Amino acid sequence: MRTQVGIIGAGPAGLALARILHLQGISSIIIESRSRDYIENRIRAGLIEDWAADMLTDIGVGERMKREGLVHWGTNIGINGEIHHIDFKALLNKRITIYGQQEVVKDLVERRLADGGELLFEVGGVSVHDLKSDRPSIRFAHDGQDKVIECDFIAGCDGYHGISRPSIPDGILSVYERDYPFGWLGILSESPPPDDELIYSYTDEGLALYTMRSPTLARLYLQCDHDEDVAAWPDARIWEHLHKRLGGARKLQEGKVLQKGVTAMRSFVVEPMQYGRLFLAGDSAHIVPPTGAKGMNLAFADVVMLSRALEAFYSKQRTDGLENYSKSCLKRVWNAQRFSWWMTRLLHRFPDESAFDRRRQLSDLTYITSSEAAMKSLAEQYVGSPPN
Ligand code: RFL
Ligand code: PHB
Repeated sequence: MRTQVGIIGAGPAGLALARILHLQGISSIIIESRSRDYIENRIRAGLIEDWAADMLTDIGVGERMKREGLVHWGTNIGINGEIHHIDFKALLNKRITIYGQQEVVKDLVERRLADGGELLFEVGGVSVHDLKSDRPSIRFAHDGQDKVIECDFIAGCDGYHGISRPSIPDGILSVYERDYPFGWLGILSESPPPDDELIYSYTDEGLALYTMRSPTLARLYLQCDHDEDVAAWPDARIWEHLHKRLGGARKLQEGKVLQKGVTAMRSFVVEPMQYGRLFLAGDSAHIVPPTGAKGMNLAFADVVMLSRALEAFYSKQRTDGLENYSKSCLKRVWNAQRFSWWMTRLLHRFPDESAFDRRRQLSDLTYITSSEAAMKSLAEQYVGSPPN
């Protein structure tokens, strides 16, 4: 098989990249280790930044998001049950869109197939070769046959557990990481969320986040132990904590729990995000804790940068965009890392915190929900800004 860009992974990064390249007249083949059904039903992110919703519309995959997505012009922060509103519209005239990552994936897969582009599911034994040459290749097995894609460039969009990053030889990458001493227990519930907008609720028991996928489908998270066993959380215990951490200012309706899972919290970055003709994008190069809702948005920003660099290469024979790809992305990546770390530190209880730490945290929360300058700063980082 021969193409211009070989894309490993059909998550938000790989699929959005393929669509943008298609619009630029650049060919690609996507290979994905999971089945179509699996990737279209994997429940993960739900919040799309202001510019990213515009970008999805611009590349022709925003129609269903416009119809079914929920546009929020603000968010809420609870401090021990007292709820404070942050008004994005008044502060910035910007919004965020709530629309499940798996819905974005469905729309992108549908578009890819309509474009007549190649997208191979359930591939195995993926490896990359000749990364330092101008004819790199990807080997894999599909339908019981060994296959090779020869290409000009490889986009490693295969997430944190993919093969792209580990294929870069030892000694090239610097790793920056931090683990947090807690996780998030998340459920999807067939019930309305307690508010039209999100509530990040800081309490003595830890954080709870009340978000949603639709007016009748709540997505609810609880701060839990780092290595929490889901079995220790029967539905009744989850609801008890969700009620308690919401406080009395809103009513929480219970519903049938459709899904339950624990997510570890991690900050992780590799530098550089490229090696020869292999370019890493999205979770394969960086992970943020979900408190800032940045992961999928960062994946989109990476592929926008990569597609610009590839377009300049093919249309003007320019290589500077490709050479500077990592540098251009990392500025934004670190900004998102800083914001996600800050939100995480602000809103969670830490096992080793002192009484002083806790007073300082409460004072931070009071400042952030009362000073207009502080609210504007939070809003600006939360709604995001387009890659420049
Ligand atoms: P993905 O989505 O992990 O996709 C990678 C794809 O590559 C495939 N793959 C391979 N394919 C071929 N060969 C191999 N060897 C392969 N190895 C892996 C995988 O099957 C997969 O299909 O990475 P991508 O595209 O970079 O997208 C990143 C996002 O998925 C991630 O950052 C977000 O989900 C993070 N995240 C959030 N991000 C937001 O922007 N807003 C949010 O509100 C938000 N909330 C969240 C989140 C992540 C969460 N979890 C579960 C980690 C909430 C949670 C709970
Ligand atoms: C979600 O809707 O799943 C969501 C929203 C905001 C976050 C994390 C997750 O910070």
